[in-house]
Amino acid sequence: MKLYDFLESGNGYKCRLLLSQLGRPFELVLLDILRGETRTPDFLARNPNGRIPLLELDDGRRLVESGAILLYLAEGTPFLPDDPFARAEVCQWLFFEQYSHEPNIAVARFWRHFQWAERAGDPYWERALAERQAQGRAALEVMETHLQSRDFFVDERYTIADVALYAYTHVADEGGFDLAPHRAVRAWLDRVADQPGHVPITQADFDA
Ligand SMILES: N[C@@H](CCC(=O)N[C@@H](CS)C(=O)NCC(=O)O)C(=O)O
Repeated sequence: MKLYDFLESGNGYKCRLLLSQLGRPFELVLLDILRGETRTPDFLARNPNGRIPLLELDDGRRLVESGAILLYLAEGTPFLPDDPFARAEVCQWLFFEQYSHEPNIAVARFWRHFQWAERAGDPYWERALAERQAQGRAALEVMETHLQSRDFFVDERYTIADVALYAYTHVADEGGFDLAPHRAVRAWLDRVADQPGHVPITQADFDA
């Protein structure tokens, strides 16, 4: 398997983390999104949406969208419950991550972490950033409330719902988010980081 990815990407990291925890060998193909390497004719032929992560199977089939990749890889493993309701709850949190969490926390992080120099001082951008941060704080509050009475998001065990939400939450400070008031979220981050096979977002070496 090949995973086309960008090391700083939380969306790519979700897939790297799960592959590592599943002990599945894969080749990491790193592209630089800051240099437009996902917008080349070659990559657009693989994913017309011009984005990583992209998982290419040994038989040539391809899958994009981090949530879909997680669902595919987790099928038949302890990372995805068999029970239909619990599976739907996992999807509920994957969809929450993509609609309420990632577009705010990941985008605020991208703007501040990678584009600060070119954007700082632009009042339109400052307002847009503040709006994303407000929405991101609301998403963190939803997580905090949920985790106050649970160790993990679904079924009292570590699933791909935790993998998906961990990816950008653990680097939320880079988007200007203060996790200090979110005690339950911080304790959950520690529990996730303690899971067997955990790898940091910066790890680039994997068994192929
Ligand atoms: N919804 C997608 C988002 C993918 C995405 O936004 N990828 C970004 C990196 S995190 C990207 O490839 N950006 C490059 C570009 O837009 O040119 C997912 O969850 O995989």
